[in-house]
Amino acid sequence: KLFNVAVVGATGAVGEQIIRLLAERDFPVNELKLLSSARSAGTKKKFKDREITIEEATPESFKGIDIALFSAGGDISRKLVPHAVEQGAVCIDNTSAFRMDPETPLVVPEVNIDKISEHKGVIANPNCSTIQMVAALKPLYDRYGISRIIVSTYQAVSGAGAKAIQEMERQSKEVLEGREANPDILPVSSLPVKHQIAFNAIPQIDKFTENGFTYEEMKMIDETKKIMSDATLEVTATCVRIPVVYGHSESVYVELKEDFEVADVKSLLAEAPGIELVDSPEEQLYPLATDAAGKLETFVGRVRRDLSNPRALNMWIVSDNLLKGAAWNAVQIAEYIAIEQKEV
Ligand code: 11C
Repeated sequence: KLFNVAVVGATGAVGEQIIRLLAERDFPVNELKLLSSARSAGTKKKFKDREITIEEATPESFKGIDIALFSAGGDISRKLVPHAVEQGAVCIDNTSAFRMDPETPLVVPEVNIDKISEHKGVIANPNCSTIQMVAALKPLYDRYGISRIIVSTYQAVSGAGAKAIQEMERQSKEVLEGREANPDILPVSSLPVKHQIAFNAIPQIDKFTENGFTYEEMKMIDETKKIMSDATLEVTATCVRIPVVYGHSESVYVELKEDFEVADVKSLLAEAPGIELVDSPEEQLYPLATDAAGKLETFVGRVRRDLSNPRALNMWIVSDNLLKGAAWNAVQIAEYIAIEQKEV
């Protein structure tokens, strides 16, 4: 069976990766509809040997569409997803609009692909920093149980969009040339106060909520519990933006419910789907954002028993935030939908 597919946000950083992956993975596409804001409509994009004209996304865009991948921001998803569902499309939404909606499955295929069959038209793709963490922790959760997670992130500027990458590059030049760095976008473009990202670490991703945590941190806390289907899981997060272009890194402390051997944990991770263990301190081998960029896997290393709690582990988890953290997780879900519909 071939599918009519729509990509909403086709000119964005994630949308472009979705289109590339659909082609590379040879996804069974019949019609591919590329949708964007009115501003980019009319421009053309290549998909395999086809040249496709980008159209403006409107409520009427989804007639005959089987699968719609949304990556154009929460407001667009809130506005257009209901229309797409009404017109019969299964929507894979990469924004935070529906993630915590109890009716909407929040899916990382390595963790809870069984949930896709429960969808009522929408499947949500989690936040990038959450996806790579739960993908790496799932094998440990299944084998030993997990009671507590303490995570600190080191997140790439590409998570804040293409303009944030340009801002980091421009500021780096400004600082190296002895000029003042001019912050314009980060940490949050819609807030009045800006901070220098070049040669810096900013402990704010997204706006602050009333409890002192940022929305990014609350996403890691709430989404992790939902994806793992475990409301008792204790999670705390500190999310930090650093001057890296692609690839989020995470320092994760995790308390297990049962005793473990570090060697067994490493074997489990080495065999886990979508995970690559890179952990050889004697050779100074550990995951690096520069190595993870452009790859589909989640990389795990620095796996070691905690010194204060023998039931706890420390590890370092890295993945490309635009791929497993966004486009690849969404295309993976689309592949499972395609398999499911083929079997119907
Ligand atoms: C960042 N994690 O790195 C964010 C980007 O909810 O999908 C993705 C935001 C989201 O800034």
